[in-house]
Amino acid sequence: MKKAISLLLASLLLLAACAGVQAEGKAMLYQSNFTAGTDGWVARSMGTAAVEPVEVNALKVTGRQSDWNSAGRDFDLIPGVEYALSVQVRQDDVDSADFMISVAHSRGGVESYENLAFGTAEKGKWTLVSGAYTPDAYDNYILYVETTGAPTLDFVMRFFRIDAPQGTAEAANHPDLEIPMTTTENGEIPSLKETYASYFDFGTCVPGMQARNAEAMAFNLTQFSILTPENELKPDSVLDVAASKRLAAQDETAAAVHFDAAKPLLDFCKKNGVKMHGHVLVWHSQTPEAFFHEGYDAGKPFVTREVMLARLENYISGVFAYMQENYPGVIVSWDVVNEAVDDGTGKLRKSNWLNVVGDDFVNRAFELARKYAPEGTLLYYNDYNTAILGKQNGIVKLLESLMADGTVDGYGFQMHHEISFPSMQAIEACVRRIAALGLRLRVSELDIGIPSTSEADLAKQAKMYAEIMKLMKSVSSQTDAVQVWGVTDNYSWRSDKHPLLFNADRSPKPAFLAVIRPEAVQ
Ligand code: 9MR
Repeated sequence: MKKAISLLLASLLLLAACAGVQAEGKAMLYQSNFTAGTDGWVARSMGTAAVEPVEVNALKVTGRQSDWNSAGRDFDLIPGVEYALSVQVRQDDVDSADFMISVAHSRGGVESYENLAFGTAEKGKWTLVSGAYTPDAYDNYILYVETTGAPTLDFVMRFFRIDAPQGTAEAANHPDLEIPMTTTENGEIPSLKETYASYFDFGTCVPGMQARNAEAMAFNLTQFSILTPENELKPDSVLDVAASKRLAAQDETAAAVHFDAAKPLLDFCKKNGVKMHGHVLVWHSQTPEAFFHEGYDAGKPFVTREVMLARLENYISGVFAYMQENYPGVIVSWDVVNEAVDDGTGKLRKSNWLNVVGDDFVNRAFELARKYAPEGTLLYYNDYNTAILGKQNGIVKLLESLMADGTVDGYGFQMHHEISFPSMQAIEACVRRIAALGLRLRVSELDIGIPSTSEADLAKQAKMYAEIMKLMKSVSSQTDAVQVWGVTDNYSWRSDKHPLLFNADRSPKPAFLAVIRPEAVQ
């Protein structure tokens, strides 16, 4: 398996390196992955230094006697083109050491040098060295990686990369353009969260049972930087109907909450410093019917608008108070309201909320969430089928009204897609339209269904994942997270459609590799 993954990954990388990567006006021209040896890099010294491939995808430089003793390679650079240069370096011997990418060029037989990119590597840490270079005209160019003030230090380098012509600064700012690896039971595979670290969080939902599975959670920790309880923060898990009923005998507005179902994941996130996205405070579904009725008795009449708003306030304030007391800082963002817009009409869908509170229930919920959420918590409206125009119009209208109130931070695109629907054009159009409102964005529940696990379907699925990731990278400055809705196909809410990135044994599917390197997918 490990070999198959490395081969797949290597071929994707090779593809990217050979063909060049076109994305948002910038292109990766070259990348050394050291998968097949030294990739043409040679030792530069008076004969003492040596280079050898080591570890996974890295090249070690030893036997150095001067700072310029290094690994170097010829490059066919074009004068006047602005290149972005970057490499990851690591040294394991001194507290910190300064590194540079330099160029040795010659004109008329005379060699001269420039230092182009800089970085300081603390002991044992992979460190990005990056910078830009617009060459003058020379006969040849050798790019090399050297130290400053550490002439005999051994070091290791990986992912030497050149980008051109536009977007060079942006490329250099994104160390994720290299592929960090992580060790799993299936061997070394790249890490989604590290690959996207400089763009946005990469997350998943976690079902309650999985949060109790140490092995599964150890894997999740290597791949994801933000987690969402799949069901355990929904009102039917959180509202304590029995306790609320007891309290309602004295006070109809009471709303008691408890977090027994969500605790394992909350504890995991708190312990491991992983962010959580809360899902969801107000929803027409998975909400006890009793919430809306007198005495918390579904057999009795609905409560009044005033009582319902007061219950909502007690519910929301109760949730935030508990989190603040027990898990401060863990939940960084919330879906305040989920799926309020009707598929057919684009108006608010029929629900107990609409019925009991009225057509401002979304606005009121956001107002209350804003009132009780700790400062800095991002408040999201979350919905599906955003790519379908009628619904999209309704969503935009709702968002505009929340923006006028000043209570919403962002929009969550669920993106439960099929390879056949919706089209990428429609998906791109809806993302751009909502991005243009100026809101924060997240892909909250990404999965892409396929009819079979044939090679052809898996490839189509991979391509759609790649297209979506490229799209979200293009709006990364507004985007907080991309989250898949589950880890392995077998635990997906629609496992019959094999919609996720990992097989049941957590081995990566082609879609995973496509998410890691979307630009390499043709
Ligand atoms: O994945 C969730 C599944 O386990 C539940 O049975 C289902 C119940 O409605 O909810 C699923 O999650 C939904 C999410 O909360 C909101 N958007 C649609 C998701 C998929 O149905």
